[in-house]
This record gives sequence, C-alpha cells and structure tokens, in this order.
Amino acid sequence: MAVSRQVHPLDKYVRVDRLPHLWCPGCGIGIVMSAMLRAIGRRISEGLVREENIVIVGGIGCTARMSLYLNFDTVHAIHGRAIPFAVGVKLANPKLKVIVVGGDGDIAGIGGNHLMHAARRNMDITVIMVNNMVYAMTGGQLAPTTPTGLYTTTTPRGNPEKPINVVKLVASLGANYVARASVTHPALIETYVYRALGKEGFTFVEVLSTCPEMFGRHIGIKDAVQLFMELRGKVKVKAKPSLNESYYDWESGFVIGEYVDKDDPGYLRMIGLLR
Ligand SMILES: Cc1ncc(C[n+]2csc(CCOP(=O)(O)OP(=O)(O)O)c2C)c(N)n1
Ligand code: SF4
Repeated sequence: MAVSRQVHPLDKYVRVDRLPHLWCPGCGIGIVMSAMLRAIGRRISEGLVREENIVIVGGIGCTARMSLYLNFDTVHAIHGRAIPFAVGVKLANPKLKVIVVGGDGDIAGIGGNHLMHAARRNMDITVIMVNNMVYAMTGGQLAPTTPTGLYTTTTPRGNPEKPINVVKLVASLGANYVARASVTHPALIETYVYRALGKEGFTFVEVLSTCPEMFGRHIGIKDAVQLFMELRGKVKVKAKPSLNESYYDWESGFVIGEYVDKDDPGYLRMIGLLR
C-alpha cells in the first residue's frame, strides 16, 4: 500500500519536488525559513503583496540555498552579490517584493560593500541575514561575524579579531528597519520579518542561527540540541534595545529586538518610481 505524504500548511510555498534539502540535522536555517514563510503568508493573505510578485534572491552558501527550495520566483546568484541582483530586480520592476536571504559571509563579508550602499540608499528591499558566525558551507572558516576568542577551522588558537556589528553598521547608514532575531525565538523571527515586509526603504533582519556541524564542533559542542540551548542561554530579548546594546561576544551574549523602526522615504520614492 502506498504511504501518503503528510501535507504541511507551508508546502504551497516550497518546491517539495526539490526535497530532501541539503541542511544537516539540527541546523537552524530551517527554523528561519519556516518563520519567514509564515510572515510572507500573512502579508499575502492581508493583500499587501501578491504571491506572484515575491522574488527571493540568495547568493551562495547553506543559507542562500533556500532560494532553490522556495516556490516563488527566485534567483540563486553569486556568493556576495545577492544584494546587487536584488536591487536590479527591484529597479526593473518596482511592484515586486524583493527579499534577500544569505549567510553572514555572503551578506556582511564578501557582500559587505553592497550591504552598506543598499542601506545608505534606503533601497526598497528586505535582507534576512542568517548569522551562524562562520562560513559554514565551505567548512567553518572564520567569518567577520565570529565572536572574539572562538575556535574555527582557520583560527586554531582562537579568533583574535572583533566581530563586525552589522546591526549598528546598517543602522548608521540610515536603514528604515533593523532587527536582530534568533532561531531560539522563532515567533520573533516571524514578527520582525512581517514588520520588515510592511515598510518601504531598506529593511534588515539578522537572525542568529546554529550550525552544529561547522561552528558547534569547533568550539567543543558536539550536540545540536546542546548548541541550541547554549545559544538560548546567551540571548536576551528587549523590545526596543539601544544600538550600543547590539555589540556581542560569546561570553556576554546577544541582545535581540527591534533596533530601528522609522519611515524615511525609500529610494524608489526619492527617484519617483514608487507605484
Ligand atoms: C566569489 C566566491 N567566493 C567564494 C566562494 C566559496 N564559498 C561558497 S559558500 C561560502 C561561504 C558561505 O558562508 P556564509 O555566506 O556565511 O553562508 P553559510 O554557508 O554559513 O550559510 C564561500 C566562501 C564562492 N562560491 N564564490
Ligand atoms: S554546515 Fe552548518 S549551516 Fe550548513 S547545513 Fe550544516 S549545520 Fe546548517
């Protein structure tokens, strides 16, 4: 007798024929994807955006791989170049709702320059940066987001550098919405992405995530649940944190919340393209 597959409410937004996905057991990226899809689904049912007008752009990396699994028009672009692809899509057809998903290396490392200028222009796209604090897909190398002192494949004596504070960087450049979430609090990921999608201008959600294979192992945490609980213990939720609270390290932890929420005119409005 044939075994029937259970249908999940979010299946309509997923290319189920592309499953199984490539993510390791215990990876946080799936939590981000489902929370993001719930937020998109709410915006579609409210009539803010039509399903056929959503475009997802990913670069390269475990996170960016999401663009292959989502049942919208998607672009699987080049590592670090998701934002310029997204900007091109938005300028070519301003009625599209353009969402970038990428890892911290993709968005803030190799793609950091594009991130800065999209934020500075208050470009009308939403960027969701999944921060697992390493370059995961290529083996767990040091990323600009890796907390000081932590061990990675390329810092066997511990990371001597300070991590980039992407929240403060993007905020300083004038982005309309800047939030930090964590896979340990999925409902807040949904809330922040939902709010980001409802605003014009540049909107940015960082999501702290767990990579048990390429991050956890190197800092001596071998178990995915243990890594999740470790991060859970380091996350503090604040409704309206100040930007100075956005600095993080592995010892003092991470403040999540909505750091910036304002309504400056977005780039499209500034150039008269808003329809
Ligand atoms: C231009 C270019 N440089 C380097 C690579 C190799 N590369 C592929 S994925 C990746 C790192 C991915 O890390 P991140 O963006 O943080 O995403 P994650 O895998 O952690 O989700 C790198 C360096 C590439 N594909 N293209
Ligand atoms: S390497 Fe890390 S980020 Fe990539 S799929 Fe595995 S657990 Fe997830």
